[in-house]
Amino acid sequence: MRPRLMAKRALVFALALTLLALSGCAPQPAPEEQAEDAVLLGFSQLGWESAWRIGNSLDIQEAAERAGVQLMFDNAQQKQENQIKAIRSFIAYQVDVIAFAPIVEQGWDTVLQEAKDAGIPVLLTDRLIVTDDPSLYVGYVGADFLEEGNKAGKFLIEKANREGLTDLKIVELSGTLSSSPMQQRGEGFRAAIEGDSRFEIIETMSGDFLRSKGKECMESLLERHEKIDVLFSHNDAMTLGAIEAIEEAGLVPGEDIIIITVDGEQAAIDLLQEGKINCVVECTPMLGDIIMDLAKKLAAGEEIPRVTNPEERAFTEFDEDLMDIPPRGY
Ligand code: GYE
Repeated sequence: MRPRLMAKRALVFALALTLLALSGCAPQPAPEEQAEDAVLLGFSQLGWESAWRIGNSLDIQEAAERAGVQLMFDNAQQKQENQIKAIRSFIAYQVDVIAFAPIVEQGWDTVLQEAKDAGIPVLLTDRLIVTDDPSLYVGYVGADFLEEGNKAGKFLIEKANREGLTDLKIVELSGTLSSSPMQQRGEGFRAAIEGDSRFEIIETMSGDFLRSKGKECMESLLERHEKIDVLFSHNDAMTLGAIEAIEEAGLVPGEDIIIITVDGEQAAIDLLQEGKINCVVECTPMLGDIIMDLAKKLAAGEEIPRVTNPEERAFTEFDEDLMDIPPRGY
């Protein structure tokens, strides 16, 4: 650790206790022996919208403890302005590294320039941003969303091939508007099925990655469209809500409507095994260990890869090991 950082540590602690109480940040007490020289990581989480997000937050907190990284964790309750505030407090505390999961792609340049001016490296986790200045962040750790959308489309093609299906009307429940998983899952899915006349996306609605909105959107879609053959949903939370709506409408999910979802939380895997979901594209929230490893490297002034994608698969009704999927942990 840089000597300047050792000297400022006591001050940081005192400040942290007062200011975190004001700003709503939750400091995670580090074990005594780490307090003096532990890497200090400021992490801005975007919210609590799904089991994925809760699993992600827990994993990051547990990984920090395992790695002896001192974590300042702030939850922005689904508001970009709260994330910007949290990043500003991390800059004020002079943390060693800032990591955050950007709720949307746009609007980060000013605050990231402030971090850059303060000499604090910024790591994007889970979601990407769009900026004209790529030097505003040092790297990204999270899923390849285009690939996830692609896997969803490829599953649908395989399903149609195996069962000789044609004229499939698709509805899409998309995630938070202008978020990178929403943009790229949609794009990857379209790229996979493009030009294949068996498939038509008849409507896309945003359910904001929320179970309650997933249900509302599906109710409205079912009311307005006589024929829906496929649901492609950008996350499990919305899918669980949509399945409630489908069952309440007297239809059988997985049979009357082919259901393709993204994430892989336990509840979705259970429904895949019951036949109510046909395909779950995996997106792991377990990014904590990689984030801690990269944060330590950054604090030590080392280079890190620009992009780190965890390995992910798809779970489908055609898998031979369908009943042997290990517990998902979230
Ligand atoms: O799919 C969803 C969550 O950003 C990858 O956000 C994440 C997505 C995830 O709320 O469940």
